[in-house]
Amino acid sequence: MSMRQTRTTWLVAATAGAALALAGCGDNGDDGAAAADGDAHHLEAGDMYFEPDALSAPAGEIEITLENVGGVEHDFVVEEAGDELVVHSDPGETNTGTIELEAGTYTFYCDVPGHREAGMEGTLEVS
Ligand SMILES: [Cu+2]
Repeated sequence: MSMRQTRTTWLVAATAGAALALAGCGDNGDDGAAAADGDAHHLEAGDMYFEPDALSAPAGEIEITLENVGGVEHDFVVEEAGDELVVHSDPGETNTGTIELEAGTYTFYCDVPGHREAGMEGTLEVS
């Protein structure tokens, strides 16, 4: 019975510690907070291209922002990740998505019919 009580006390103390740690982070300001979480990339999608069409990122969570400057919808899909759709943008939209990747060489493309064939593909090097 006393063991259970000890464990509960410990959990409460740990939770309070975590809250303090988070508060401490906030006091340091926002600079670098986004970068620490992973790598962020901004791509322009036009009719029919990606700019840039070659990306590199450290392994982990990779953030892709897709700015659609074209006249039709475009997607950012990673072939080796089971054709996972990372982000979709309609014309004039800028949307952001994330994908978790291990080290390797990946191919990304737009899966709107005909777009990949028209040139909407590129490579993503994850190290
Ligand atoms: Cu497209």
